[in-house]
Amino acid sequence: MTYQNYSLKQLQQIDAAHHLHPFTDHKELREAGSRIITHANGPFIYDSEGAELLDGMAGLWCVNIGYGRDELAEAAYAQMKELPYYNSFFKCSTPTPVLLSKKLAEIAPKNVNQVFYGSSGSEANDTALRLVRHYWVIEGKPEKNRVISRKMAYHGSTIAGTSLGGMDAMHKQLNGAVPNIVHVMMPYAYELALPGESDHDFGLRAAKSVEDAILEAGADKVAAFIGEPVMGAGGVKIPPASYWPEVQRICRKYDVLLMLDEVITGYGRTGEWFAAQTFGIEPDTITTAKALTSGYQPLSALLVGDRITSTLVEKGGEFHHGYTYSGHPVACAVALKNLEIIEQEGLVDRVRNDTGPYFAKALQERIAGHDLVGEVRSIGLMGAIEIVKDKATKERFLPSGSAAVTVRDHAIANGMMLRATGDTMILSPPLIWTRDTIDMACERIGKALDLAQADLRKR
Ligand code: PXG
Repeated sequence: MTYQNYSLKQLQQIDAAHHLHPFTDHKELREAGSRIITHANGPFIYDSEGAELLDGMAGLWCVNIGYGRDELAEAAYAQMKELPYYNSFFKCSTPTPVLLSKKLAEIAPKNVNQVFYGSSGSEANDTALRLVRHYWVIEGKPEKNRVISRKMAYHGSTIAGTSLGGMDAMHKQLNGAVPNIVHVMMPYAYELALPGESDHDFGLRAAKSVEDAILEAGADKVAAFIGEPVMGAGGVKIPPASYWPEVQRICRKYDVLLMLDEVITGYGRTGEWFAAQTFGIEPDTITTAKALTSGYQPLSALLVGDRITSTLVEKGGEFHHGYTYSGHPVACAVALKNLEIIEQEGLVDRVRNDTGPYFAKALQERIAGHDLVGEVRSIGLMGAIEIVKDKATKERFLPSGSAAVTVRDHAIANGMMLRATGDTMILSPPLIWTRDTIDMACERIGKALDLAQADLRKR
């Protein structure tokens, strides 16, 4: 029986009875009923009631080539018929992860040439954490096992992902984090820059917090620093240009590995294949997932730099780590086709030279001036809108987070899907957006802001 035989109400009831959703207050969802998305095409998603929504989030930061790409379905179908599964353990391989690894080495920063596969960003970060700690053990420095991360970071939802991340609400529910992970300040100038402090100076100060944490622990105790090049789930926090080169300089100075989490920023979002290239840095690991397959299949790739792999290969022996689905042939076939499409359609260049700059200008000219908006910022096709009560003082509406939810709800009612995190609206659209799609989004967001303003000022 297909879902079309069920009414929305029935689907919602069954959903409530049997389906535990991620990051959800289950009681609240049972009362409200879930929104059921049934199909999608290009930049649009459709719910079971036929409502069309422009998807400002590319699913969940992943559908970079948009929906309804037959080529990916055909790649999966062909691979499933030929070889649906075989593992990469016990000296075996299958063709598609081999070819995908070659492709990833071509597009990654030049010091990064090897790939370890998983099925999710969280898994890839688990791998990354195990790998860097293992690296220092092989190098004869087992005490170098501390990892520095940042407050509000998101690195996934497994125990290692949550521990690496800096979300308080998640840590509170951990009841025992992975030890030896510390969190320093985030490079978020809008709230954390001092009065009169330039962006450049703020970036250096935020990087200095990494150095302070290294010195506090002792460099001989610190394995690595991990960060999202642009914090995603934490609110599209774009660091000043001075930040990443300085963090890299500090890591090199103290012989600390540099781990980038590009689960969101990878595969074109910032106008280069990887944000490492946008910011001009050469990390030792790059965690990627999501847009690697444009979300059409679950797949993650931990890209590993030469420094780590040469030690691992030459001195490591067996690394006791791997997943049933490491290098899944179908997921890798879909990833190969996805990267081919991104390349053929020139989507990365388009973000860098056309839609990215147009998106930035559109947000500045059409959204930033709104009374509810404290700041807009963007990089490539990734943007944020800060919702405030008072533009000048940056005062927020209370209770905190409620205003952005009001904006979001009006946006959805007006055909625009976007996300609210804290008091920040987030946009991360498919890279197939054109100038026209950006215009459409701005118009819908502008309307949502007007409607929200009427509600919020009444309160
Ligand atoms: N790292 C980063 C930077 C992420 O954004 C993960 C790791 C974990 O990936 P998996 O595939 O295990 O989910 C993510 C995931 C949100 C939201 O609300 C963001 C993510 C996941 C779920 C919700 O913005 N990012």
